[in-house]
Amino acid sequence: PAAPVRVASTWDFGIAANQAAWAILGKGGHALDAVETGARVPESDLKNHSVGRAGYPDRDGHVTLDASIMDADGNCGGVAAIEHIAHPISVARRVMERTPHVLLVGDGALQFALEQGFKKEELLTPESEKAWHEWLKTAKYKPTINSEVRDYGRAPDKSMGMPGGKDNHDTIGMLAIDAHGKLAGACTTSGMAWKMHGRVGDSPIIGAGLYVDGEIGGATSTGVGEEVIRNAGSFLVVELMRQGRSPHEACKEAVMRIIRRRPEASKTLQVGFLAMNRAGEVGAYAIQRGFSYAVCDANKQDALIPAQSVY
Ligand code: SD4
Repeated sequence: PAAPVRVASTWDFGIAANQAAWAILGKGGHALDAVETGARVPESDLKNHSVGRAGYPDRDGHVTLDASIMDADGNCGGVAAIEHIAHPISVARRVMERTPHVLLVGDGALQFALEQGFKKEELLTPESEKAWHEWLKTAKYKPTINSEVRDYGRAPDKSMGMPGGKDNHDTIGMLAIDAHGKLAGACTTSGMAWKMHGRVGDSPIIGAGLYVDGEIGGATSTGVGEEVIRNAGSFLVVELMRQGRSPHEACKEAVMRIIRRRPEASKTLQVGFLAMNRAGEVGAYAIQRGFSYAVCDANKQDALIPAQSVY
């Protein structure tokens, strides 16, 4: 049987992103167009301080963005630590389609974006600047477990860096399968708030924050990127699916790998994986409570599912 047309995204802001993707998928459009269009939604959202415009800056006050995109045939592109461009996911796609390269960083990524006609903008909003000034008072760096505290069940701990609150979210990772049975994925983020200038997370790294293999499925991640890179997280999830695991089981095993490698550190940090296989089945797993993912298909347009977790 043909796989259902479906899109899945990390966190609750994935619902709105999925709807934008569905406008393309539902009409028989391509998964690659769908994930790019969907990822642009949180990139534009001024209430969202962890993706795109209005993202929280690094410790020096620069908003630096990471993004990647990949299709079923191994075509992929990314930008890392790019500044002043509101839609890094679209620059990542241009890197994939219009350069012989896979990853452009920093000034070079900006230069390429400007050559491609993207507009140079100030992405630091007054609200994010204010939060940065607050952080500077103590300047302690410890990533929060989930910047979205809604169902984490604990008051946000200010000493952990990022102020909590309903309007804060994390990286968006998105996976889709279209009417032609083709998979694609996208991932975009402003990275960890108050990171060192020049720090790059997992999101723009193919195999870490995103991986797609048209024969098997795709995976994407959110949380502390260092732990995901260390374990080639999204590649690992896809390889586990190749060995016969379901998306859920594969995400769980990748989470367990992270914990086994650094058991103490893992108790206080979050990593979540989301995966979709070639049959369109979706699964997810996280270290900590509070990770959720949104799924959209012809039957259900706005399902938000809490991921299972270890703790
Ligand atoms: C990073 N994985 O830059 C991203 C950030 C994130 O929840 O997902 N935060 O490490």
